[in-house]
Amino acid sequence: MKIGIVCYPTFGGSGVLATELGMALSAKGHEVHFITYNQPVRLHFHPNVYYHEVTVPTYPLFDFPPYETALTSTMVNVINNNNLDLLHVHYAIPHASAAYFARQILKKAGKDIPYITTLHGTDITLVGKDQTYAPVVTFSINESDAITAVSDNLKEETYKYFNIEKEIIVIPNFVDTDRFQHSNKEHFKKMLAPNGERILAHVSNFRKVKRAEDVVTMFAKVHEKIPSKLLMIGDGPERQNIEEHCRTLNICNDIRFLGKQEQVDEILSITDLFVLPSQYESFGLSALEAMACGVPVISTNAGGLPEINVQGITGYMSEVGDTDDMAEHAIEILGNDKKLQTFKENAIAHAKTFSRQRVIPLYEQLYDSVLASYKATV
Ligand code: GMT
Repeated sequence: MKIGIVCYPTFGGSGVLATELGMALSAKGHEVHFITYNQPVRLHFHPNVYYHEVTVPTYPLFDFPPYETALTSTMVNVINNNNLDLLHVHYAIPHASAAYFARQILKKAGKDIPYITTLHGTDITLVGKDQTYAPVVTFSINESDAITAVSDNLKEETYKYFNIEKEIIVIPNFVDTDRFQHSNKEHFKKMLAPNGERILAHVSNFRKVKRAEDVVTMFAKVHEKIPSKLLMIGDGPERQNIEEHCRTLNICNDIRFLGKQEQVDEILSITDLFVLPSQYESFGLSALEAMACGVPVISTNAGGLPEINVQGITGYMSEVGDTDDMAEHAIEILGNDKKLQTFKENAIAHAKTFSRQRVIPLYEQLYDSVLASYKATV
């Protein structure tokens, strides 16, 4: 099959998932064409993978260069030049409406191609439902030949906020367990925790919805009882405030801000506990990747997190903002070697239920059924 994938090429979960999906499909023999404004961060060379950059020419008249127009035109050109079978767009805004428009342009020229939209989270729960975007988002989701959501919770949220007339199919996010697994990085651990301190980690884009300041607050409480270090991975708008919070709590010496990291699996391999105190998380791919590396998770119970973090088994969940509860659970896990080991093993076992091998066939089946019904109707 020849598949076009449209996504954000950044460290965000939707782009990461789309890139991992494209690479997994290419390894199974499909020809995959990424259409993005930058090379996706996790994209590696593979003979079946093609990358088409969307460039947006500037012009003095444009206060806002028309990215969606450039994206649509690139989609049309890539589909025509490479004879693609279908388009799979990740994150509704503006990818679903661009896909709809591209499909209409191609139809006029006698070529019909279906598009599938995968909803990831903030495209629905935060940005998409804003009235500035909602009519276009609703329309272009409804026009999709298939709609998928990454969790049951996101499916429910989508039906709650948008007038969706079609079935939303849940295909959960997956993790590449060949890459995301525990590897021995003791030398690295010794550098960051020379006295055998426990290591806690948080990975995010430091947006408000992540509540990364709660990581620092709960860490300060854990740190009082257990010798420990905190690794903050990623970057984003809240980072300065969070660093300031570390200074206020006088705990900077035991917190390292590592910035955006490509080799996150290596860092997770030296981590004892992953902390994700988000206000909302449609799924929490970063937590799943941590679990696959044998790291238990302290998270909130928001959104789709209960679908991946099993209370008292792979970690614990607390109410949003309840840093006392988070710290209590963290101390319980980190304060007992045997318990920590059990949680680590449970995390690995549960992450395997979201393995690439289990989830990719669900997308392939969907592609087959969309193409079959599309051919039957055109
Ligand atoms: O979490 C983010 O800020 C990034 C965002 C994205 O769209 O790139 O992530 C969303 O999609 C991920 C992949 O499906 C999910 O694992 C995240 O939970 C989801 N984020 C939110 O819902 C806040």
